[in-house]
Amino acid sequence: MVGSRRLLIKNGVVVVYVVLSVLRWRSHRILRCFDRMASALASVALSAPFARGVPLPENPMVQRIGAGKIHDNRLFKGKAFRRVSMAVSVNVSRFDGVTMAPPDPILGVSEAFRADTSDLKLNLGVGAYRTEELQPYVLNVVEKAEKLMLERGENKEYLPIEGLAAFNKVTAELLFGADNPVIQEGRVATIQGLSGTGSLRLAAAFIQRYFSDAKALISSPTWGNHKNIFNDARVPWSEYRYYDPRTVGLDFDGMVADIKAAPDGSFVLLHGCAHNPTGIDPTPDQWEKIADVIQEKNHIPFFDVAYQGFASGSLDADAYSVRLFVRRGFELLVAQSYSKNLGLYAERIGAINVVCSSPDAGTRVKSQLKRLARPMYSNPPVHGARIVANVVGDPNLFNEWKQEMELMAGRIKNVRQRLYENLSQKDESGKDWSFVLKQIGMFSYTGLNKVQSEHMMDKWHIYMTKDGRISLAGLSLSKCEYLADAIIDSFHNLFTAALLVSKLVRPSKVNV
Ligand code: PGU
Repeated sequence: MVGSRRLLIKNGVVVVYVVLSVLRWRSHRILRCFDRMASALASVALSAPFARGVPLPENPMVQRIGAGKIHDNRLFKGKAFRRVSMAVSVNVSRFDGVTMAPPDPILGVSEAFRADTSDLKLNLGVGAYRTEELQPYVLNVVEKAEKLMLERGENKEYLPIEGLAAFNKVTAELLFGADNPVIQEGRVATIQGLSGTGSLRLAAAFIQRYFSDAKALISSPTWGNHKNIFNDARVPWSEYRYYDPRTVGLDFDGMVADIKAAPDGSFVLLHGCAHNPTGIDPTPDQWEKIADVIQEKNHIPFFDVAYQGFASGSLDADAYSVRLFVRRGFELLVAQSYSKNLGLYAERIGAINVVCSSPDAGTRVKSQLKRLARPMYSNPPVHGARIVANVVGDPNLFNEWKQEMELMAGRIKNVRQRLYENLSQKDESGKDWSFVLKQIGMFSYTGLNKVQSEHMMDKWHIYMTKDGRISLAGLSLSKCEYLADAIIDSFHNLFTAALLVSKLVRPSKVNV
C-alpha cells in the first residue's frame, strides 16, 4: 500500500518535471526559474527513498551515501545534487541560458581571414610582425637564447609567484634605465605577468582592491581590450578625447580638458609609445603638459608599454614618456609586453611595475600583487622569462636584439612610406594622405569607418579592424599598391553611406 502510494507520487513528480522541461524549452524568458524548479523536482524524484527504481549511473559516492556510511548532511546534499544535475543534463543542457559571445574585434579578424579562400587575402587585423614574404618571424636572438637554455638543461620547477628574479631585474632596467634612482633605491615593485594583457589585468585588480572609489581614464579611441580589462576587474572608466578626425591628429586640448575634468586621484591610462590604434603620440612638449595636469589633479599615471623599441627602433627613445614621469617624481604603474619587440606573442611574457615613493611602499605593493596573482594563476610560466633574461641580460645578445629590432621597425617604416606614395599617386581627388607618414609604430589609422572597413574585407579580402586600423606589420612592399587601390575605392565610393552610418552609430562615452 505504502509502496504503491510512493510509486504514484514518484510518477506524478516525474510528469510535472517533464511538463516543466517542455515549457522550459519553449520559453527562454522564464528559463532560469523553470530550470531551478525542474532541478528541485528532479532532485526529489531521483533521491532516496523514492528513487529506488530509477537506474542511475555508477557513482561510488552515491553508493556510499546509500549504504549510510556518510552522515554529514552537508556532504550528502551536495553530492546528491551533483548526481541529479548529471541526470537532468541528459536531455536539456544546463548551459542553454549561455548566449553566444560576439567574435573578438581584433583576434576575431584572424579567424575570418583564415576562413577566406581568396588568393588576394591580406591580414592587417592583428598587430603581429611578418617578414616581407608575410611569414611569422622568430628572432635570431630568441633562437640563440633557446639553444642556450636547452644546452643548460634547465628544469621546469614552479617559479615564485612574482616570477623569475633575473627577468624582473632586466625588465625594470630596460624600462626605466639601469641607473635610474627608482631602481637604485629599490622603489619599483616588479612582478612578471602574463604578457601585457595579464599585467594590465593584475594592475586593474590591484586598483579595484585598493582604490575602489577611483576611476580609470582611457583614451578615445584605445586598444579595445582596455575596456574589457577594466570592466572585468570592475574598475569604472571613462574616456578622454585623444583623436581628432578633422586633423587625423592628436586632440591635445580635448585630452588635457578631459583629464582636468576627471575626479581627483583617477588612474590615467597612457600609451607609452606608438598609441594603439591611432599611431599618434604626444610630442615631448605635450608630454610635459600632460604631466602638469596629472600632477595638478593628483591623478596616478598608468602606462601601457607594449611597443618599446618597436615604435622608433630605439628602446630608449620609446621609453621617453615613462622616464619623464618618473623623473618628475610621480608614483606610477607601467605594464610591459615582450610580444612585439621580442616576437614572443605566444609565450605570454611581460611585467607590471609599480614605482613607489619609498622602498617600503614598494615591498608592500609587491606583496599585494603577489597575493592577487596567487589565486588567479598561481605563478607565471618560465620559458619566455628565461628567453628575456638571456637576451636582455647578455651584452652580446642584447646588441644583436637591438639590431633586429631596428630591422623590424625599419621594414614597417618602408612599408608606411610606400603606402603613402601609392595613395598619393593613385588618388585623383587630391586628398592629403600625409597623416600616414606622421603616425608611428605598427599601425596606421586610415580614417576609414565601419562600413568602409567592412567593404575592404568584403570586396578586397583585406582584413582589418572595423575602426579603420591597419597593421603595417602584416603588409609587404609588393602589396602596397593593391592596398592603396582598396583604400581609395572604399574611402571615396562608400563615403556618403559611411557618413550616414557613422552619424547613427556613436561610440558610448562612459561605462562601468
Ligand atoms: N597593450 C596594447 C596597447 C596593445 O596593443 C596590446 C596588443 C597589448 C597591450 C597586449 O599585448 P600582449 O600580447 O598581451 O602582450 N595588441 C595587439 C595584439 C592583439 C590583441 O589585441 O591582443 C593588437 O593587435 O592590438
